[in-house]
Amino acid sequence: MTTPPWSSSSSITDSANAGGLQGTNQALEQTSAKFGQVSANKPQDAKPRLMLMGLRRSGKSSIASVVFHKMPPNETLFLESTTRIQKDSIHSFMDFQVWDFPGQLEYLEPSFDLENIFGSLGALVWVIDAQDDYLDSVARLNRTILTVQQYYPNINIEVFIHKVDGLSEEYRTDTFQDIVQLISDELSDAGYENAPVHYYLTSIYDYSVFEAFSKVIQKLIPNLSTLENLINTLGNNCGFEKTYLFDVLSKIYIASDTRPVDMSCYEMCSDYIDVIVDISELYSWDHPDRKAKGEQNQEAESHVVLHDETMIHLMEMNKYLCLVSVIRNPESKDKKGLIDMNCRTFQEALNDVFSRSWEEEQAQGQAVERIERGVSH
Ligand SMILES: Nc1nc2c(ncn2[C@@H]2O[C@H](COP(=O)(O)OP(=O)(O)OP(=O)(O)O)[C@@H](O)[C@H]2O)c(=O)[nH]1
Ligand SMILES: [Mg+2]
Repeated sequence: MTTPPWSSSSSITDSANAGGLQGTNQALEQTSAKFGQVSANKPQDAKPRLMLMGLRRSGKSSIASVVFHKMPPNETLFLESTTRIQKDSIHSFMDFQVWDFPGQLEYLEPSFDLENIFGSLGALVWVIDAQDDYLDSVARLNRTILTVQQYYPNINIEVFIHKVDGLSEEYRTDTFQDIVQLISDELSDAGYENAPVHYYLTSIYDYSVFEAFSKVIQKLIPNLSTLENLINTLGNNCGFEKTYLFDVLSKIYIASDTRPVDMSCYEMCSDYIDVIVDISELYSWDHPDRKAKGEQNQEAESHVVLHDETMIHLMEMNKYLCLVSVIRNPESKDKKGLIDMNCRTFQEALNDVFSRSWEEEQAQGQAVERIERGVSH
């Protein structure tokens, strides 16, 4: 294994992280316009925004801290109530912002500039504390949806039914169904049928919040279906049981094969990234007495065979992304060389997909520039 330039201590908001996939940023701005209709006077560099909203103490800041700042879940007990909107810029395989709202903020008051808040939205994540009485939260969410959808009908609403770690399996399902029913009934009573609302059961004490955030982010990624097709082809050719393309720092997966979600596979893959990052941190610095024995790969590659013969295979794709696969088929495991070669081919295709969307965006940018120049003349 060679030494990857990853480091769990490197800041996810470090703006110096300018990798080869920068083109995705521009492509994503284009996508963001789809979600909220960005008005002509919006700044061109508006990044997709994920807005964490909900009542006080519902867990918004905890989610942002655990997912994007690696805060251990127990430490969220000491988080103070948020008093002003916390805007976090995430510079990773794509640039986006996470806005953490104070629960008590009255953003639906006429004095608030809704255009400013929802203008370049990527997703509205509404957090409901499932351990508390949720009727107030549901009523407020419905008011928000009805107000916002008048201006931004394509808005994506993601509801996190949160803190489910404290609920029994049965109570969890009942709560889920009750909340879904309450929201959809009230919206259809108000004449808003088939609202684009998606629901997730989440907790910061397990992987569910990462899984939910992965789904939310995936909706902002241009070419997601192309990525999924590529991963499916790779998985079929190599006999992979499940494959994830991870953002290393947040451990959100930005794409996977389209086989059913398997939480145990996700957990294994996610934990394996931690192992590799830890080992890299221990051994990646330039030791004066340590010399490379031969030529080294630029990207990290590693695999491990577990006690039940399951193999986990990891390959770094670029500065931000790595591909992690679970292999249970014994025949596949014997062909490690072929697996590596196929993953390298996938890596080339992946970088091609990202750079192509960048080129398209550049061409589009130039066209817009020409039109603007024409208009201003
Ligand atoms: N059991 C459990 N507790 C959680 C979970 N997520 C957050 N909490 C706890 O909920 C409390 C409130 O969390 P915050 O993240 O501060 O809530 P908030 O929504 O940001 O609150 P405001 O800033 O006041 O709007 C903290 O004590 C967290 O530890 C969870 O998944 N499960
Ligand atoms: Mg908060």
